[in-house]
Amino acid sequence: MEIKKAEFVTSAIKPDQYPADHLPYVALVGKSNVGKSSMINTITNRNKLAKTSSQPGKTRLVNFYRINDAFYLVDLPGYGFARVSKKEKIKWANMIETFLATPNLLGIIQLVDIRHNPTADDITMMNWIKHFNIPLIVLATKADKLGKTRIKPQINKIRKQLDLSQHIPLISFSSETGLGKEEVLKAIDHLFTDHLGFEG
Ligand SMILES: Nc1nc2c(ncn2[C@@H]2O[C@H](COP(=O)(O)OP(=O)(O)O)[C@@H](O)[C@H]2O)c(=O)[nH]1
Ligand SMILES: [Mg+2]
Repeated sequence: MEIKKAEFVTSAIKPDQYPADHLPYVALVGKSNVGKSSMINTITNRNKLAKTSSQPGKTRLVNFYRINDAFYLVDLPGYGFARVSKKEKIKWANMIETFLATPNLLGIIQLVDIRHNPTADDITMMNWIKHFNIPLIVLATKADKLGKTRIKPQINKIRKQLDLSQHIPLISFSSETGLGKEEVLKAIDHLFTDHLGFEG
């Protein structure tokens, strides 16, 4: 796939605020600060399409970016930052659960940090995705921060720790260098071809 057009459409809290055109969703999940917004900018070749921050954000909004007038990349609020009240956590969980149940969700891209073992939150999130039977792509990001020889062993370790079966793509990625970009675009293509009956 080549991304020719990418535009921010809306931020939503509730499903009735989601875009009304019923295009499929490919959603991004991952802990806060792992690089979700950066990844959107990288694969769309747009520096400032999605707002990035070195401060773990508290954004509780679902951001919709329409790609090639064909589908939405959906930037979901991150998990795993400290100093969040129980009430906030419940709100987040309800919102994600509602989102995971939307019928036009074509697949999920989960981002983990290639330098670290997946967190308990990463594993909980993944089990949720598996439970809902949603096609999954995993990106091990910030690969530019690892020496080249350490990438492959770390990828193997992450695959084991997440207990990922071989058919689930696990792609080393970097928003800094563009590593893995073509592979991600191909994996998104596969979400569509694997679901030819998909009608939104
Ligand atoms: N070195 C490096 N830094 C990254 C990468 N991706 C994101 N970052 C940085 O990590 C911070 C958080 O990124 P952001 O995209 O806002 O994370 P989000 O909270 O998951 O949306 C920012 O300072 C980014 O510049 C990457 O691939 N490599
Ligand atoms: Mg973000």
